[in-house]
Amino acid sequence: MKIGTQNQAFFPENIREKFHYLKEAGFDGFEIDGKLLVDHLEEIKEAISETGLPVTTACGGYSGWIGDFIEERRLNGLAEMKQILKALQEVGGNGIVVPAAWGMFTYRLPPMVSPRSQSGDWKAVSDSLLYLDKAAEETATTVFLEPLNRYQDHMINTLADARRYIEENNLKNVKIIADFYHMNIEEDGISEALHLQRDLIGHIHLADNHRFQPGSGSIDFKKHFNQLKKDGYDGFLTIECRVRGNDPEGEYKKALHQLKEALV
Ligand code: LER
Ligand code: MN
Repeated sequence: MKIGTQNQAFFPENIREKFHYLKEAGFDGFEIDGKLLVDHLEEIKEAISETGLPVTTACGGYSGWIGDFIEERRLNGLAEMKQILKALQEVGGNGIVVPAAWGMFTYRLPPMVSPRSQSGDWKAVSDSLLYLDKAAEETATTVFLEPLNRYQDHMINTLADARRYIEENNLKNVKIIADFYHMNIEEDGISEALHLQRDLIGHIHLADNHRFQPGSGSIDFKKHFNQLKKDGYDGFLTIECRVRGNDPEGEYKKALHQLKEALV
């Protein structure tokens, strides 16, 4: 298993400098914002070939959700996701991370009544995934469907929810991304869920239980990594977290070091 990262405020802004910095810090890959990738494709290709640091995945960088309540926004989002998949193909990336929606609606806070029925949710998300499944096939990439916790999304909260979309729509190029932070809230057990859904897990996001840097909270990373190893997972573990402490850069490097130790 390899360790990747999303962007952080203390990384260099300049693209070439960013890639060099990440390589030197010991990361194995970069999960990039989809819009940054599309808008700076040539510069990113050069940075990859200079450093050998791959772009593994894209996350965000599009303007509508696959499960958007607003149809125009959903369709715009899909068109942008397709562009991102094409750009990922050009840089040899694995695929795009997509939740059903992020921060659009939750049943757990007022007004607690959704503007759309659950069958309407199912249809919007399924239609989008069928479209993206084809786009992923055409670009030899993968769509990583991400369950989020109940406060961030009302449609797909567990790995089992994601499996249902994939199986019932017979999707061949859609896999599950398992995010430890969301799983810690929604699953009965992280290792248990990773094991149950092992055939469909294609990507992983790491943060601790409170979403700060791994190692600063209560998640037992070594236990869950051992489970992933037993089940033959050999994809990326990508850090997606907030960072706290007086020295964020130092804390982040410490987290990377601890994760590498937990992998041994
Ligand atoms: C949002 O909480 C999240 O986990 C991101 O990966 C959304 O795609
Ligand atoms: Mn995530």
